[in-house]
Amino acid sequence: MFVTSTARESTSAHLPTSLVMDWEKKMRPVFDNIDLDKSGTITQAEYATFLKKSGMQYDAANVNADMDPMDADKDGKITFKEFVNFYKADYEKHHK
Ligand SMILES: [Ca+2]
Repeated sequence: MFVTSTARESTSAHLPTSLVMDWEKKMRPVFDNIDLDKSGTITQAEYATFLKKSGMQYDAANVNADMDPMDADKDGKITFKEFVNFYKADYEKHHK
């Protein structure tokens, strides 16, 4: 399969480029599904709506507990980069 060589962020430098690209490709539709206004960030309100739509229990405490580990710079919003990095780190933690 043809893979375009693109300069990746330094935080991903230890991973093969193909894997990094797969993560972004895999997580993009998930992220877009939560990012209702397509602003490029997930807010607490959007995350709460996502949990509700998914039929999951949600309240302010749940939303905060879920979002806090993802929110690397603690600005209260999840960017796509934070989102991907969180799931990638979580996956690596469980597949060592
Ligand atoms: Ca953030």
